[in-house]
Amino acid sequence: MTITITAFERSPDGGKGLARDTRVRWALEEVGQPYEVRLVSFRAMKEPAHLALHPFGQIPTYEEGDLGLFETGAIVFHIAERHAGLLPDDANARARAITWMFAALSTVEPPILELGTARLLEGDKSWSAQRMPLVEDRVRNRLGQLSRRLGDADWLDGAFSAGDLMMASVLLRSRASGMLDEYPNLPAYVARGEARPAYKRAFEAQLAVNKPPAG
Ligand code: GTB
Repeated sequence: MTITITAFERSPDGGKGLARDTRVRWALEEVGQPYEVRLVSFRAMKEPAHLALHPFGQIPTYEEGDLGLFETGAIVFHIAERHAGLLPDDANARARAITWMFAALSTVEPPILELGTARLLEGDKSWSAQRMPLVEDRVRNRLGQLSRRLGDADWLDGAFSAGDLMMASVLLRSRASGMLDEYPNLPAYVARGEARPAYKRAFEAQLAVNKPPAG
């Protein structure tokens, strides 16, 4: 059955691969599933046809036959459950890999997103300079904890899993802040993710859509 995902018609990041369709593309590439992409504009995302699929009017979504999903975590989890390659066979190792997916999305990503909001949308507020160190400390706290747990391992728990896919994707969102480099094993971890052939294919596919016109 054909898998169709949605992605930005034109990503605000201009092809840096930071929009969340890249995570879904990466998962599909890891498990070797072909997929089609329906590109949607910001306006189309808020129209009834898309809202029927995604109640919050966002990308990515996932359609396969009569199944329609939204939320990147749920989509990647679904892909990992249905196809070999992203979750270990051993039940306990599988549960731990799923734990890392949740940790990435609900413990590590929120302060990283908050920092983006604080810098991009609140930088001109009178209270911004006072608040910024607090927001930055929350990011450093999580990155430090993650860095200590990863240590000198290649991946978070044995072999590469959907947990690493999600964690590396989340950390990519923090790279522009410069904070990731304060914990040298974390950029190295992200680089190992980016070096995977499946990631490269996913990245190139989103870049083909978003590449700024030449000249
Ligand atoms: N919790 C949802 C999920 O994980 O799927 C969040 C989905 C989400 O935030 N989607 C964003 C979206 O559709 C795109 S990925 N936004 C449009 C809207 O809400 O109207 C987030 C994103 C956007 C832009 C960049 N960027 O330019 O760097 C990076 C990430």
